[in-house]
Amino acid sequence: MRARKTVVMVPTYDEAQNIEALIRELLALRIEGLEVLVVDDRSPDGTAEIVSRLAALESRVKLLRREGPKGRGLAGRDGYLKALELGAERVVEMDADFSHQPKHIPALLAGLERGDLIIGSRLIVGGSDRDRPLARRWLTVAANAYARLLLGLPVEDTNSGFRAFSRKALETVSPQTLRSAGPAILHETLYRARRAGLRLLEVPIEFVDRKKGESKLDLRRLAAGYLTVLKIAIIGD
Ligand SMILES: Nc1nc2c(ncn2[C@@H]2O[C@H](COP(=O)(O)OP(=O)(O)OP(=O)(O)O)[C@@H](O)[C@H]2O)c(=O)[nH]1
Ligand SMILES: [Mg+2]
Repeated sequence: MRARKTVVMVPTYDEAQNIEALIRELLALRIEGLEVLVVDDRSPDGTAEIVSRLAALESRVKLLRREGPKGRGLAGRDGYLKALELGAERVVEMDADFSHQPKHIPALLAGLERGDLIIGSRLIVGGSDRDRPLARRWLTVAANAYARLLLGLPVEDTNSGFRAFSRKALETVSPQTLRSAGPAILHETLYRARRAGLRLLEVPIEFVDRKKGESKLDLRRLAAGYLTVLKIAIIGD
């Protein structure tokens, strides 16, 4: 019998200092049918070249090089579509900067026995976010309250980009029609999943601050994200 395929999708922009170590940790997890899909937006620091070298040595590593406009949301949409095309039965998405630790993936996947979209959560009992400066943590709490209230999401950590989807859940959110160019894709998918009656479930994770490379979240992207959430709340998805 062929193993169920699990694709771990990692969007990257300038993650040359993290990506090889992350891929090695992911491949070392004992998860049946695991593949790693890196979705890169022409990172100037050579992230894609590192992944391409690894992919030539290891068939479980895949690289999607994006052309056209860049963005965490656009990369996420293309990554979801590619994961489905690869035949994934389960799709995990995570950041490349080790804020999302591979050791939590088994718990996310185990959650798929009980739910359709499993969220790695800093904000439920057992989860934590102790490593980042207080101001960043407050921002996360405020952004979460905003998205939760506006979109009526029954989820504490709506901003978490560490999640697992069943194939059915991912097909249900229709990735090809997702509209967010930036990180608000996280809210857009939750909103659609919720409206479609999918079971959303949170499992606790320990979130750690990035140690290498630079954050891409700046004020402009943050503001654009808030605006997108507002748009979804007003006009739907
Ligand atoms: N393909 C692609 N990936 C992106 C883009 N922007 C961010 N990413 C990736 O998305 C993930 C999250 O980005 P981060 O910069 O860590 O943002 P963040 O976690 O909200 O901010 P920090 O907590 O400061 O790290 C990382 O893996 C990034 O490399 C983009 O425009 N295109
Ligand atoms: Mg990060």
